[in-house]
Amino acid sequence: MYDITKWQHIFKLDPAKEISDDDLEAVCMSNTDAIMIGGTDNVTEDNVIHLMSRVRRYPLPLVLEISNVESVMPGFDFYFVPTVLNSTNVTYHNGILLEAMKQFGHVIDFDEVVFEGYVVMNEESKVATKTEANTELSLDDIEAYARMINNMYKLPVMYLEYSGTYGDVEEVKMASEMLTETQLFYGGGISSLEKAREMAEFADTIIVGDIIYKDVKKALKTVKVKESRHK
Ligand code: 1GP
Repeated sequence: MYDITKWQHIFKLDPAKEISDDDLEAVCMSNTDAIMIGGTDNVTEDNVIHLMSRVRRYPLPLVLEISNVESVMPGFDFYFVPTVLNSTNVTYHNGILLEAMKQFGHVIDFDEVVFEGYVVMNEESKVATKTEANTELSLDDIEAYARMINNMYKLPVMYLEYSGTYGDVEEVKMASEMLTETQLFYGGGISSLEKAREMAEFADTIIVGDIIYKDVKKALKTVKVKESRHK
């Protein structure tokens, strides 16, 4: 079985966006550790199943990061479930989860489920707007969230989500210093190997999304981060 704790690099594909067969093949055969399917808007059963069946031709782990109950389906290796800890709306803490448990709790294989403690950092991002996240966070706040996730909620993953913008290394460093058990995911604005390396210095796993759709060649270069890790 796959060991998520060893994953250093993940490509995140948005089911609402178009990707050519050639680009998809390049991404899937790039030596990335996994493909994650997930997005904020317009994630539907139709576009998720379509993308899943295309990615399934390739021999690497496939994750669905759940954004709504309607687009959840069998056939993935893992289901990553975000809980947005700096959301001001309980819906995004455990409200959607409650509905999901009521509908599907009896059929869920919890060995396939990974609970992600999200901290949304980019005020301008769709995810920040949708989840009504309080993104005005100091380093002390990040330290506290990291402790909360690692020592109290004891979640397997903390996801520092800068979606669409490149983050602040000091913030990522702060989170990483607090985490002794929890795996740190970093996502946002990685568009070069240099940026990938800079964040991988502190994050266990980096997530690369948007650049796949803007410049796939640049996206592919970020996978080389796996060869140059210090940790
Ligand atoms: C988005 O964290 C991921 O959920 C990746 O961010 O799209 O900015 O690469 P980018």
